[in-house]
Amino acid sequence: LPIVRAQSSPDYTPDAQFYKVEAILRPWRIQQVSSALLKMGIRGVTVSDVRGFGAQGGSPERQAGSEFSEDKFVAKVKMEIVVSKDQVEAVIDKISEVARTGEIGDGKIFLVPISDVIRVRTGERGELAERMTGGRTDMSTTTPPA
Ligand code: AKG
Repeated sequence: LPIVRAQSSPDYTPDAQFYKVEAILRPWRIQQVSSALLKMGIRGVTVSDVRGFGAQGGSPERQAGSEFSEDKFVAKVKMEIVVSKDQVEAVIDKISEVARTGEIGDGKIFLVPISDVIRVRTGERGELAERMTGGRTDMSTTTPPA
């Protein structure tokens, strides 16, 4: 399905070296989305089962006047991926392309600037901590992974 862009956001505000792409998606689309991300060299994805509702109040055919209530929550999966700035648009495009059915309930993507990344095992910070062995950086360079 084609992606319709009413507005693009090329000027990131605020500017950051890393961003978290937080996508609220249909549970049955998660496998396809994560495979597609893996194929493009993205490593490091966190998923959570969540429940929520959007503008339609959790119902694709919301009756006029019906109230938002707990029973309108719909099961979704929240997928969180932290990537460097140069990967953000590609990740957003891929998720949108694979997750989109065109029907109400496809979900949303939030972009969150990240101040720093710390790898617990080594104490590495920033670029070194964000980079994953076997990931996109290794695929695009001839330098063997450290
Ligand atoms: C919403 O509450 O805005 C929805 O999109 C409901 C439809 C759904 O998520 O299945």
